[in-house]
Amino acid sequence: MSDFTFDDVAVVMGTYNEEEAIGGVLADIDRVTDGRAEVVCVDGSDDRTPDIARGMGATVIEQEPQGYGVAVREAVLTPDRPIVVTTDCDDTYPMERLPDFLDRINQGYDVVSGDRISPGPETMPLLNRLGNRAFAALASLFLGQRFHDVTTGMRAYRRELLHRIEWTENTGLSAELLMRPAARNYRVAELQIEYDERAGETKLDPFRGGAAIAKSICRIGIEERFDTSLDAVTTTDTVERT
Ligand SMILES: Nc1nc2c(ncn2[C@@H]2O[C@H](COP(=O)(O)OP(=O)(O)OP(=O)(O)O)[C@@H](O)[C@H]2O)c(=O)[nH]1
Ligand SMILES: [Mg+2]
Repeated sequence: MSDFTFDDVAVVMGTYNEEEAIGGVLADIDRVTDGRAEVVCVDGSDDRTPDIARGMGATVIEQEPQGYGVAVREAVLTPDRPIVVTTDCDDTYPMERLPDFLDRINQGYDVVSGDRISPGPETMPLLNRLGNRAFAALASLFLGQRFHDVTTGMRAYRRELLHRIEWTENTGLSAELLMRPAARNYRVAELQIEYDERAGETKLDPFRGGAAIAKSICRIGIEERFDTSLDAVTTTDTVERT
């Protein structure tokens, strides 16, 4: 089969009052993909974010703000294109690395996950850095496979797996989007990426959000290890692939 190009890619994101950042993020996507990637924003803003996004050619789906995962689940399930890339809309993730994510997919990976932690991101607040390292260690223990960053917002996925797995988490959705495919033997690769300082206000309370993520990781880890009804999926996927 021939390689995927940016004509096969949708870049999706939740957007919540990101008027300071969205113009730059969408301009970067446009420049790097030569205007070929589709862009989908699931938006809960009461500022100018959706107008800016529409003006720049993005598809905007309006949704009451209900948290990160509710928005991002809708965002990843919307596109018809075979490759779906997630990002945050706060100008922290390097859109110029989109070609590297696509290259890894074309090498045969099902999920390519941006690892912000291994390069030692100076721009990430210390508390977030420590928390994210702890989340990665905890998830790795459950999965029996070492991951360095399970809470990253920038990943590429084959669309098919996004529709095959049931997603249940909100604040913990980013960890779930890595853990369930990894536990079910999909091919998951990490790719080291740079991480920038956030433009605009954070939408996450670090303590409440952190506790919710830790709980999600434990719940998903236990479910994927011990729920035998999920094992059937693993077997089918493995058989289909070989
Ligand atoms: N539609 C929608 N988008 C949301 C909601 N909560 C967060 N987002 C978006 O989801 C993305 C991630 O939120 P952030 O505030 O950046 O969370 P974070 O990356 O964990 O925290 P920072 O370190 O502050 O960047 C951003 O693009 C937000 O605009 C929500 O309730 N609804
Ligand atoms: Mg962010």
